[in-house]
Amino acid sequence: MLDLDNIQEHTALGLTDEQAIDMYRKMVLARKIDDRMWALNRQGRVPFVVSASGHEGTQVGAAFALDTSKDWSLPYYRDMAFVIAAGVSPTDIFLSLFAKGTDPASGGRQMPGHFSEPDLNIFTHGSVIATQFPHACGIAYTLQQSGSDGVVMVASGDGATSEGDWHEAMNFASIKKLPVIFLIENNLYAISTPSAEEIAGVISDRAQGYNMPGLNIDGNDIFAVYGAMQEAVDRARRGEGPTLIEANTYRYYAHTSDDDDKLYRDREEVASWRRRDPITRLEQYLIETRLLDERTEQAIHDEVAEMVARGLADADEAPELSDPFSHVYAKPIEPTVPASLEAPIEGETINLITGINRALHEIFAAHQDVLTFGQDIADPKGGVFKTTKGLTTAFGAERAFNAPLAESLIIGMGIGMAATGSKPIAEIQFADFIHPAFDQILSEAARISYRSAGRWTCPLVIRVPYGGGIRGALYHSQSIEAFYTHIPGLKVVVPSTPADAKGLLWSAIEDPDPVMILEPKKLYRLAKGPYPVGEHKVPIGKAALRRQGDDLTIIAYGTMAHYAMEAAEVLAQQGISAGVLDLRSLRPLDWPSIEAAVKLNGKVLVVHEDNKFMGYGAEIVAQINDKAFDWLDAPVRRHAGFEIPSFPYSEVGEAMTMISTVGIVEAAQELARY
Ligand SMILES: Cc1ncc(C[n+]2csc(CCOP(=O)(O)OP(=O)(O)O)c2C)c(N)n1
Repeated sequence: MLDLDNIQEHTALGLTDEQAIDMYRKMVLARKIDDRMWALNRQGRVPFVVSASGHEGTQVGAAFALDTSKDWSLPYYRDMAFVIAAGVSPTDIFLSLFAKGTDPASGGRQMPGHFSEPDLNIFTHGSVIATQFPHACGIAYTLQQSGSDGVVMVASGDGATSEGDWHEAMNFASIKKLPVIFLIENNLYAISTPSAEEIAGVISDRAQGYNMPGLNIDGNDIFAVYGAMQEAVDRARRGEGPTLIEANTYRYYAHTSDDDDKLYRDREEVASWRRRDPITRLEQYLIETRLLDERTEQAIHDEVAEMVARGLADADEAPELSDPFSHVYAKPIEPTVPASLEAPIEGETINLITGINRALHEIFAAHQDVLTFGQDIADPKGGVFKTTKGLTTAFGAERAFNAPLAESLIIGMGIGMAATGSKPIAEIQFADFIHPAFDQILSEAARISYRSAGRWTCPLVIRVPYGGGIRGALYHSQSIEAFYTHIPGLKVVVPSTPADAKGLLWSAIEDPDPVMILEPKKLYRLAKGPYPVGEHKVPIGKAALRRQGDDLTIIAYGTMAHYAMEAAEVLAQQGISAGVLDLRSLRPLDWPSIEAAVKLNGKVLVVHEDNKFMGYGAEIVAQINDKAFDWLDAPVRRHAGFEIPSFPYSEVGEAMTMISTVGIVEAAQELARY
């Protein structure tokens, strides 16, 4: 017996007869596409399928409550019925299934089920569970600030609610009253793990802890879903903030084509859920309300069959992916001209920290869409190092605000803001605490362009104070460049002078790619230099030749570039002519400037404070060996940190373990003697 008790009248929900029938059409279409995908998998034509069957009531009901002209959505891999109802075509689904070059979601780069369609405000997502939640907050923040009444729906399965990103996003969305609808499709399992081992209590009850409404609904009742969504959407449009909806549903097939659900679900359980099928329920309702007769039903099924067949045929004929190397960066940078000796810069002499603060003020004034957030960055404190001092006062709390203690959220929401036309500057308080955000940087920010075949970009700037020499001990001294320069899609720069701090920040904010700016804490007060007035840009990918030497060149960056200049001065007094190449940009690397340095004197000393093993210097040595070996008069030397986790707190201990000017002088003397 079908239980129709809970089905509400569609008219009471404001749905027309046509809309109710269209809901049915979309559900059937999604189901038939799903069936065809599994058939293709069984025929060996596609290696992987992830399936929406069983979830159609939740997904189509949710899509019908949104207006894709102004609302945004972040579906997850199981949401094929959602995207179909939102306007993605069957052809597009099959293009992605076949990983074709014209797949609009990713150009054949991502597995099927990784939806993205800028034209429908469907934001790209990766495979990492729950990373989409902070993105939703960032998108919602832009919508809120722009005065739009658009809302954001972000979806996941029940298992995803165990991830920190979900909790961080729930918290932040509620703090800022963001127009977000958190839709959790609870199908009782996270792959094979049953709810009892995954979820403490009831997911929707958690809403209370985050001070937002939590609705618990029958996800197989499309009108219940639509009604709950409508309530949440209205609330969000009115500016009253987020809502959590837990829709209880079931997936009919295995987690994916790589899973065997017979190992963990008995067939009777599956059969009992199939008896509550959301499509059959709506069909029954439409028949009882005389909106669907046999002829109309047949016509819909014929129409759907035709759409599926045509979509499949079109996708089958589409060209293969031909350019797997493109779109790593929205703006690839290939330096071609070596740096010449730096010309003197005009300007008032100030320290690095003042330079960064002034540059931020100037950039905020020049670019209305720039905003910044991080821990304690707002006035009156203005950041633990005072780099953001005065921004809140001058430009408002909407453009410079404190973020919760949640690094993954900070980067993740920056990604969402960047996707919606803002120019976010995310500040991480200390490099040592960036690691919770590694995933958002590696798996999300750096891949947005590539994984969407250039249809999305991620112009996010990440400012990170880093490095030792300030008695910050093990957790306020780390160098992190070796981790982050390894990531294709990310740009990494390191200023060592006030002028470069301004110039690199200005270039970063105008760059369409994510740029990490590592700010050497030791230099915040130590490095003093001229600060150029007005718009000043230092091209990303361009090293600075600070000093030319006949005997050898020291290649360094950050605090070590500063020390290298001191060392070169000492060496000059000893009759050793040492040049200093301050890389400034670690990725992209200014190879022409390195090559020119090698050719000039045949001896290179690479210096960094990070530990040597697998450190950034290894890449420079390797590239010189590969491309300029014939010009060398001595092996390239590395003078780099010891193999200890970071610097000890003890003053003596720090002095013993951190690279110093004296140490650089000694290493250079040895190389000069070679
Ligand atoms: C961070 C992360 N950990 C593990 C995985 C592997 N994985 C993919 S789907 C999944 C289960 C997700 O379950 P749920 O959120 O309930 O969604 P459902 O698939 O049931 O719809 C897991 C563990 C992953 N993709 N990302």
